[in-house]
Amino acid sequence: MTMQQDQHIDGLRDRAEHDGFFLVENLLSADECARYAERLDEYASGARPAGEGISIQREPELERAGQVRAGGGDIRKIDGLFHDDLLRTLISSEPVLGHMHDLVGAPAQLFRASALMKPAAVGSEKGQHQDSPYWPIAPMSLWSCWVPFDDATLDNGCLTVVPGSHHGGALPHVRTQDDYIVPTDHYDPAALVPVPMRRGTGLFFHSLLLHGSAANTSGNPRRAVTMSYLGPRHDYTGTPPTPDYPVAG
Ligand SMILES: O=C(O)CCC(=O)C(=O)O
Repeated sequence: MTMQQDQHIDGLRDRAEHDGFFLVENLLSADECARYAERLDEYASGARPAGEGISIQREPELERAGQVRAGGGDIRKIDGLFHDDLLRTLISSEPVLGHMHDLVGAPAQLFRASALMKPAAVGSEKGQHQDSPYWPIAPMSLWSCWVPFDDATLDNGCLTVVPGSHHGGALPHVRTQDDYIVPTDHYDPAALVPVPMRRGTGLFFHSLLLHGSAANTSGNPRRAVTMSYLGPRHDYTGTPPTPDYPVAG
């Protein structure tokens, strides 16, 4: 490793500790983004059947209204991406795992890998939340890598974060009709920072970082994946039996 690379890694570590997130530009090439996005579209449109372990969620409001959009334009989320051969190469790729080993230790186990499709015009808001309060894993210090396959913009629902919020521990969450969020009396909405990103950029973030995303009001989809990892110092705290989290690499 060169001295420049060393300093770069040290800089990321400082940001991880201080802000609870950092960005890695060009984590994926434009070609890789296109190939992964195409695979997600195949599932969303039904062209590729979702095999065992993969599940697909429609936009809740459209679901309630009984509305269907052609070509998968009504799909909100695709879970279980470790069961897809192509997406598994991303989940286990060196650019992602190299950082994860630094952040959670090795071997890194995959907690979840999901696509957040945020379809054009109807992609719904994801309210401000922390991930750990959703998850039966202690300590609350998993890390995720979120990568958009389309440029993520203010119009199509880029992520918003509260830098440093991971230092404050778990905040109270409440259930809404379709979400599980932190009410605004537990954080300052003025502290929310939007994070527009070019496609293929990786946003690595701590599982106590307060984050969310606005609705997609643009005419194009904002397709992204989120991959979350636990390390050897983490334990399952849910109802037995302990799930078999795959070793990512
Ligand atoms: O993709 C989004 O809009 C939300 C992502 C998110 O909340 C997550 O990755 O934990």
